[in-house]
Amino acid sequence: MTDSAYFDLEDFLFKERAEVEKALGRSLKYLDRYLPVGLAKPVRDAVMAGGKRLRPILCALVYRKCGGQIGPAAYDLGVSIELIHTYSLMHDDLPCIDDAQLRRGSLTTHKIYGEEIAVRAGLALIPAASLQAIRAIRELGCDEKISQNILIELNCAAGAGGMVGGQYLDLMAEDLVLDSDKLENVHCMKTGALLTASLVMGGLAAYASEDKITGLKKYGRAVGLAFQITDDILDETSSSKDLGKNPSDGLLDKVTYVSIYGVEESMRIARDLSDEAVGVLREAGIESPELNAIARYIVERKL
Ligand code: GRG
Repeated sequence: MTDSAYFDLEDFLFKERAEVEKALGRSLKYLDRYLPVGLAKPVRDAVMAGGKRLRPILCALVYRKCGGQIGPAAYDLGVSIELIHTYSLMHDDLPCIDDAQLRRGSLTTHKIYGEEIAVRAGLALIPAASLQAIRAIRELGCDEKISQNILIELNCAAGAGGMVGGQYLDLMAEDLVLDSDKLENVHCMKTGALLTASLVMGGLAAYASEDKITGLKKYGRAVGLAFQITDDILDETSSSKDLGKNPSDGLLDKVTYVSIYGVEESMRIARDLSDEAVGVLREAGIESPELNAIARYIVERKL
């Protein structure tokens, strides 16, 4: 099966999600050893609350596509990114940021356990993610240089030059009129950096060539941007009930692709980015039905 048009993405994602859930369970067993009782439950609830699990799925998929021998350790590596993603959602939902009540169809952590607990549960996940990556790297048998590069990738994507910096710029943008270039940069940092790290970490762990890593970065930039534009479109066009979360940006009157270009044009831009991502893979020699289908799914998703 070579054509993504005949690839059953739903079935693929379903099976991959099951592997990710198992890996998350393994990760929580470690966390339970040192998390105080009062934090263990909120952390577990948030980590196991579902979601698309796209980041760990991408990490394990790229690892396999770049020649890695797939097994539990590849998913364990992907879980390190999901732990960062989980903390970011938990903190993004806090009253001081988006003040959201709903996430993944359930009440947000601070709504159930209070703000004090949600702040600490989120913070506990940050070092836990690095420790998780270190365990996975050891399981995978990566050498020292690759191990360092994987940890650098994870921490840079999560930090000031990536997700946290992008979230800060996004916050600052509430009082500014952003042009589309600046908005693109915010999206690439806030959302794209972690998605790209998922791909790059999988590639690095499989000792992918520099050309392939460059291709993965370009694919990540395009799908990351398409992902956030689609998020903005869904915020505008779907209800909280359908999304399982509170649409936020529209309510805050923030500049988004939708507010600049409207829904139709934003959809066209997202589709073009998805095409661009597929083209990049072809050029880098890492085209695969799964990655092609995921690039399409990212702009066609309803959740
Ligand atoms: C400490 C102020 C402070 C910030 C911490 C909160 C934060 C850093 C960053 C926010 C980053 C963020 C929430 C970006 C949005 C990314 C995004 C589109 C998330 C939704 O991802 P999905 O759709 O979610 O993959 P699921 O639920 O499927 O996992």
